[in-house]
Amino acid sequence: MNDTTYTPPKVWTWDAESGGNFANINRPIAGSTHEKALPVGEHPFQLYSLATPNGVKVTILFEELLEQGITEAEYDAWLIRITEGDQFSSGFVGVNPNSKIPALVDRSGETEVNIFESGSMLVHLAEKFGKFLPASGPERTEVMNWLFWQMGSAPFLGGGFGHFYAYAPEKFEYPINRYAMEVKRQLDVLDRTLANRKFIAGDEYSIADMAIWPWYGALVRGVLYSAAEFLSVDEYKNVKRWADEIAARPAVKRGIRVNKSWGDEDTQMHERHSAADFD
Ligand SMILES: N[C@@H](CCC(=O)N[C@@H](CS)C(=O)NCC(=O)O)C(=O)O
Repeated sequence: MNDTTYTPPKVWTWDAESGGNFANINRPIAGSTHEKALPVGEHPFQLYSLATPNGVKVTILFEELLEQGITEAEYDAWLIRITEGDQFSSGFVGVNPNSKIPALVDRSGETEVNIFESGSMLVHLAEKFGKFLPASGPERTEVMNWLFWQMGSAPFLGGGFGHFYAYAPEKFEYPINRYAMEVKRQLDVLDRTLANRKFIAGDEYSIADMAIWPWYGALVRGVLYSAAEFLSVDEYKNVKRWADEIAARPAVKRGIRVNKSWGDEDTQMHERHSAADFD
């Protein structure tokens, strides 16, 4: 270990200049920074998001529902540029007090419903349309087990490993080592489970796959943090098989494009208001 040592002061204070990616948006207080209403389109669902792994979980589900001919799942997807602080507008905070994408408003009923946390959105939509989540019994519990597994595990991959390996302004052995070990353990959990199952919760594709794939599928397919070699992801053959199979689904191909504001121009789609936007 060669990390420089740091002695924490008695009381932590906010050093806004402390640097690093996202330093301009990170802050220790909640609430809005500016007054701005959110745009509203014509469809029953209004999604405010960005094509990060947490964002595409929900656009994949919307596209899967539409793929099945469920036109009631039509949605408008609006771009929230988190590096520019859009998540701190009064309108966004009104839907999600936690100021993180995705945020969803369900306007299909008499009363508008605000939904935050991607897992809550997946359950809300799956229950509403009776798809991708068994209504009861052990099969439903198993989907929930893996859905909640993702919610608890991915912060170690993103906020832990990804932050220190890819984003931190300086590389330190201790956190990279600690989180690489945990992420490899998580990949092994998935790999052992997928050795005996087609999908993560059993024989059926579910919202648990939609939640886990954008993080761990991207990792084993080499499109997250450029960490495939570092983490020897080829070891996880069952995860790779599952990840490639899901990547080939037409709805998934569409879902990952929605609210994408980086990369090649022809892969970007800042907003989505109808199926024609994909043409
Ligand atoms: N647990 C949340 C995580 C959401 C999240 O971390 N969103 C990130 C982008 S992937 C974000 O909006 N970050 C902006 C910020 O932290 O200010 C969920 O699953 O919805």
